[in-house]
Amino acid sequence: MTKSFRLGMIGYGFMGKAHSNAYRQVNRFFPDLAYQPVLQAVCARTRDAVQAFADVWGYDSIETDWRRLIERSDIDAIDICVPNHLHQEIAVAAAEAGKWILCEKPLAKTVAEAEAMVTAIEKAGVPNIVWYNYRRVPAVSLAKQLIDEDRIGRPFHYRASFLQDWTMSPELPQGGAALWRLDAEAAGSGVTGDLLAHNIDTAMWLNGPITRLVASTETFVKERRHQETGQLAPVGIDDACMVLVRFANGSMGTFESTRYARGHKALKTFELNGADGSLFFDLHDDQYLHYFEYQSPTTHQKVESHLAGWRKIHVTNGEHPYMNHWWVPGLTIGYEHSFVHTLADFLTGIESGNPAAPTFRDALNTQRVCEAILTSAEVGQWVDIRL
Ligand code: SOE
Repeated sequence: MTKSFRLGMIGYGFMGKAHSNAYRQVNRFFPDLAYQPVLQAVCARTRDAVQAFADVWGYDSIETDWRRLIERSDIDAIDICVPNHLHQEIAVAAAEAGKWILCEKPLAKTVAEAEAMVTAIEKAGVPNIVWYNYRRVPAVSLAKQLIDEDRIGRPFHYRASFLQDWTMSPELPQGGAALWRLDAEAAGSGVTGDLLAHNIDTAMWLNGPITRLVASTETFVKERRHQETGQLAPVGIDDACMVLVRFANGSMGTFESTRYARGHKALKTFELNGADGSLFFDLHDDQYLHYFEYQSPTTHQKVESHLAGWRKIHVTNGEHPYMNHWWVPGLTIGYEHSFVHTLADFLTGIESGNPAAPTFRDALNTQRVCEAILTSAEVGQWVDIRL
């Protein structure tokens, strides 16, 4: 029998839509789940706007104060989709109220905030997850499967990028609705927390912990008008970030993220090179995983030289991760499905008692790496990381 849980969502921007769509779709495409969300309430400051959102997505009620939402006894789970500076206070209050918590990435603005959130969550013992959605793009999940099947062998190199170009105009204001990602007070950092954090989450999932790094960041536009005050103000975020890392498994990594790569909208890539094979993924071509097999993990036979080459695997077969829940082989899915998969795994984890990752504790490790990047860029030195 399906058990209902009553959801209270806080925030209704881009991520509010992506998450709401997941709550609406999850039981339709994962009919065996034990839990089913009820869209009980959505909360944001502007009454008319939040009511309009509730009408579109079918939320039963609205709130304009998140504290009131958390106090409600008819709410079982809280989804945090607001700017980063509000995550800690909301998550701690929700944990103390015994709610399940689903939090948009990055977990927090700083490691100190993230630690306080993990302490509160673990003390309360409530189910929790952070929406690092790209792990659950089927091609990325297939990469994890191939690594776990030992097809890559000893890893040597990991390289990843996340390139955008939407903030290049110096006329673009910072702060306020839709542009809080440019305001250090609200976001904590720029591309490091917003884009690179995705790459760090994926990298540590695929290739294990990062132990040391050295980074350089740049803010190309130094002053921008603040959308709320109208005043010209210094820009506190990093516009671009380059990082060299060492992984605990001995491999080396490079990471780049920027919002100044003219022509690129969301070019999220990674490549892993090992002794027995390599993997490459590109979000602009997200139904494919590229795989080079040098030798078989079971027979240790080398692929014959005249047959060796990169395979472009179309990740749409029923045997591929998550794909048996969607269409027939050859038909593709996209960005929004990665959120449906995250939610399905979260609910399966509650049912099985084996929590789905990344939990708040996992995301704290990503936060530690991001903070080490900013520290290294500031001091101009290698920084050790204790995860
Ligand atoms: C920024 O433009 C952004 O929307 C991030 O905030 C998301 O996390 C990323 O998935 C896409 O880019």
